Amino acid sequence: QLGLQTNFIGREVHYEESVTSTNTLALKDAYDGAPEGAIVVSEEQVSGKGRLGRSWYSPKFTGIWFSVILKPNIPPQQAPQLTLLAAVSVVRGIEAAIGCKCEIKWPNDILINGKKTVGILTELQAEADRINAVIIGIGINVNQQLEHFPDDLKETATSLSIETGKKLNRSMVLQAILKELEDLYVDYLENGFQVVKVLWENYAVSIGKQIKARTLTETIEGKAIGITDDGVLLLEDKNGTIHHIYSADIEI
Ligand code: BT5
Repeated sequence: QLGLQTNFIGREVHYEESVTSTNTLALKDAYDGAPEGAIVVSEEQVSGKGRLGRSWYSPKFTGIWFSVILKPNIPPQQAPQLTLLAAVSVVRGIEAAIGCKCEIKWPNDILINGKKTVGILTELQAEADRINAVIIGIGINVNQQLEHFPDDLKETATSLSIETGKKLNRSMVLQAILKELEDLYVDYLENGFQVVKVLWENYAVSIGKQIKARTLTETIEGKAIGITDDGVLLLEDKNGTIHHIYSADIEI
């Protein structure tokens, strides 16, 4: 049971023991008329999705695997702003719930002590130039211990429990995140992206640093100097040319 402090986000909960992916289910729920703020939560995902066809490891009972259905009246090209808004909400929620400091790596990773703890995957349901729903999928490693991770993640991933040395209450963490998400989202709809942008840049580990951005077609090296109002990463190379990075993996 969620002791919620929110007005609409998480008021309708679709809970499952096991699903392919909460994002896939949320896309269907949105199509079937689920209200804004409805969430899909599952104890396990058997084919959790990352970006670009990658997978997200989501074992039973150890993490928080969930998707939020939003229905903002914004043009589709502004949807990346909601990924950044979600990342800020998660950082603040985790900090409020357990006092743990996180950093954001553009566009969607949340790290603790340099290791990935949270991934975010935003998917759109849009027709022509109108958004029907934005699905924000969030995966948080909570109670896994290092030995639970597959070998290929042992060096790069961590969980809230590993970092705090405690077993944590998942619903308390989820509630704190939903509260931050609702507050920021309401403010965003009323006042626009600026508040999120400033908060995001403060939590971002890459801003001001030399990084490598691997896009599908090339690798660009340079200094991350900020994000645009659409959530696009700005990278200045050694010649002073500024590149707009829409989608890439970042190496710091
Ligand atoms: C992401 O993709 O980080 C987005 C992950 C989104 C997961 C949530 S869970 C709820 C909702 N439903 C879904 O089906 N998805 C969303 P990307 O940046 O592409 O990173 C994927 C990469 O992270 C993988 O290729 C692995 O290297 C690594 N990875 C996979 N599982 C991980 C885990 N549990 N913890 C840390 N790293 C992981």
